[in-house]
Amino acid sequence: MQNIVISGSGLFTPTATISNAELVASYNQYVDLFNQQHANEISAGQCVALEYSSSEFIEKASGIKARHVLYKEGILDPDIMHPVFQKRDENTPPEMVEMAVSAAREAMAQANKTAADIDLVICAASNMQRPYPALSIELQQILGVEGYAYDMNVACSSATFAISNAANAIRGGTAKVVLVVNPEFASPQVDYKNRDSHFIFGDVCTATIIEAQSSCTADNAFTILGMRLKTSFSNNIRCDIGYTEHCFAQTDPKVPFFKQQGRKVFKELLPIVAEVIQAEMAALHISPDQLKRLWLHQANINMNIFAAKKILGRDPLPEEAPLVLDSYANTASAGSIIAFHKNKTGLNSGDKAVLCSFGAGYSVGCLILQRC
Ligand code: CO8
Repeated sequence: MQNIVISGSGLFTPTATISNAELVASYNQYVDLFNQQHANEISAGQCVALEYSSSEFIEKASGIKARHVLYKEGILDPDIMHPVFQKRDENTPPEMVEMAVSAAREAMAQANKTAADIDLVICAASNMQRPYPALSIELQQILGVEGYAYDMNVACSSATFAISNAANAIRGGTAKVVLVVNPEFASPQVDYKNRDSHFIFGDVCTATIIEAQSSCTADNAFTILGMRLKTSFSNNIRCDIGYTEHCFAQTDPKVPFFKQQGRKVFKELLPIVAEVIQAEMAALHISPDQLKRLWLHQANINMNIFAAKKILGRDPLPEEAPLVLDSYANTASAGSIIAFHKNKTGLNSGDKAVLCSFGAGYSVGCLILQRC
């Protein structure tokens, strides 16, 4: 079986940021307005008064200190509480494609690849701005790539599942060099009026180049030693927006938003994550002391420390399981790739590492990598 490598990675980070303090200040203004407007119902026991959010809670419970967003305007306005932006016409690429162009170009440059080398483009993300034509085909056209492209969605595991698809396409002979992009434009799906989830997500895009080791000329490439994917159905992380929504007699204003039972996710998903990573390590006869890095999904600092401890059998050093949550927040499928992109130097040839995502579905995607 031919060796497949990740030969380049790229990252697009929106310039606008929102700190916890800014987010909490606007949420708490919204709470004051809501409670004033509903004062009579609240005192009559017909409506529950909203409670303040807190920066201390957010940082302690999640590890998040700030997030990047494409459109800050509107999110912090207590009368709006969502990003405000214009719908683009058919001749203008949507935000997700625009972000992907930038991340893709960085990944291609790192991998020493031009558009002429690439023959498959996969856009893998938790949401698509439209169902069709595929965003990846528009990206393919902008980059000038021949061959084919498709979109896919496995929520937070979209990137690792797509890299696995890419490796399989190369082994199967349907592609030679694959570009995977993960544009996560999460902010429109965040309910900024919900204290439990208003702080969780940020916008970003990552990209990777996957190819056969025989064609790789990049300096810092990683061989994919093993891949293990797992899904197990759960309603605990959901979004219900779909193309049939307008047919229903009653529309629920909460439908477009991300919702979750965070505690249940934490409790149920972590054992699956540990099981998947350990099973792949066992299949490859890799012991914990051989792992030099864990590039884990970035949803919650406590989850990452727990998972790393379970895999390594001891507390991880910060550089062993790098976190980007503090400045990026949860960026769905892009999170583990950001951790990889920003922390993939300093390994020696032969060093082994884990790249693992996990999230809605439930879904877990684990890649065992080795520095070339
Ligand atoms: N400020 C102050 N207090 C708060 C706040 C807040 N902002 N939010 C909640 N509280 C309160 C709660 O009401 C609760 O109060 P009480 O004890 O009186 O009931 C108390 O604080 C504790 O609340 P929780 O039990 O909810 O707190 P946790 O310690 O569990 O932390 C987390 C909450 C951070 C959400 C945590 O449960 C978590 O991170 N869980 C893991 C979730 C996870 O990994 N989810 C994956 C989601 S990502 C994914 O799959 C991608 C989906 C697609 C993305 C689409 C883009 C939008």
